[in-house]
Amino acid sequence: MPTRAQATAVKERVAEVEQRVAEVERAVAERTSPARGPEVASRVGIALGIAITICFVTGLISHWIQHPPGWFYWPANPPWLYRLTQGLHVVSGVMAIPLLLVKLWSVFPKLVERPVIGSPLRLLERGSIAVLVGSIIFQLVTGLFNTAQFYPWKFFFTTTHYAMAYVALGALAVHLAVKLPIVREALSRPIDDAKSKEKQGISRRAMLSVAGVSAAAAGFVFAGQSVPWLKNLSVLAPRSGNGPQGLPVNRTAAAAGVHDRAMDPGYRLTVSAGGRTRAFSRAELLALPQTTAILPIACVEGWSVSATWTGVRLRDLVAAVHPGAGGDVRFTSLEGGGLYRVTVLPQRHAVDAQTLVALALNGSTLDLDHGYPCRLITPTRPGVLQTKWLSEIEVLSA
Ligand SMILES: Nc1nc2c(c(=O)[nH]1)N[C@H]1C(S)=C(S)[C@@H](COP(=O)(O)O)O[C@H]1N2
Ligand SMILES: [Mo]
Repeated sequence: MPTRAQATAVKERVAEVEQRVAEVERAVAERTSPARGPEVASRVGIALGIAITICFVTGLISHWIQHPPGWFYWPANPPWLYRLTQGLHVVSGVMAIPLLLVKLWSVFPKLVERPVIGSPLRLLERGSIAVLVGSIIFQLVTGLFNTAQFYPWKFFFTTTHYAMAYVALGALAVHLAVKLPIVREALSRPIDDAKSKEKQGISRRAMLSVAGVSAAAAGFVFAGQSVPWLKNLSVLAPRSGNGPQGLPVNRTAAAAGVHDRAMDPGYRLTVSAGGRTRAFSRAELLALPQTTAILPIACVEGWSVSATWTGVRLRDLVAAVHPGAGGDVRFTSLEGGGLYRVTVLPQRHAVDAQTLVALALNGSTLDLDHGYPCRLITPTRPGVLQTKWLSEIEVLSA
């Protein structure tokens, strides 16, 4: 049995320790940067929310063009439209990365607060934040890897990136709804209050500048992939190298294994429409009226480049086989397999005057890596659908 004196000594000791803990906590709080807190978190959070929303919407557009639901309408004009939406997708995604880092930094003390789990309500809150942060990091990292054409997950990227986008946006909506009162309150206060000035560490204003400048710099670097006059400035923008004829190449003829079939003198492009079929040699295609159009190739990975394409209008080619035939058009490549061997072009794009079966690029014969003997080139469609090394064109009955 402990004596009364022993019990008193223990109590005194406990009180001492408690006082010491309180002192340390106060010191830590003083030394915690004033930028760690709702004032910075909510402002950076709003910028992050805007970037993520732009990224989500433009990503959905890209997905719908490639897997169109029945109701989906995507215009054939202006030709640069997809270049703009996909450029925004990549730039907003890249800008979100530094914003997310600053945001996580600003709430970090909260993230590691104890108890880690606690009440069911707290469990729910923590769980939703884990889903939010996890899904957004997943989206930004896989997207960034994709812009670098680094696909350690080749077959799952698009579907996973698409599915996870809903998870991220859903978690973001829940998070915003839950935090709205805190956000409102934090925004109503001036950034620098008297109390914040007493604290040590980076100021709130400085941290907001860090977030803004780093997001702008990141966006700038990647915008160079799509905005021509920025290209020379943005040294870091990943590109598919500079391919022949001043255009990047994602998949070369060698990689696609089409060299022999493409160079075969017996090559014919088969065109079928309204029950008739005709085979065209390259010389026969060149003998048809030629049209030139300046159109961009805008790759889903973010890079885009404008070029001068010359060839036969698709609608003229179809009319040469069967005048008046209309409908969606299916294109098949000489490529033996792969994800991009076949594409279906909606009628709206098929009849556009700028949709070409291209035979020349920037004034000279189409390079083998760009799709020789001929390729599809059509406005407002992702690069991935601009099928190279065409072997067959079929007008599907409307
Ligand atoms: N047959 C075939 N066509 C294809 C591809 C492919 O892999 N196979 N890649 C596409 C992609 S992803 C892009 S961005 C463009 C690039 O065209 P370029 O190599 O002429 O720049 O071609 C598209 N056409
Ligand atoms: Mo692409």
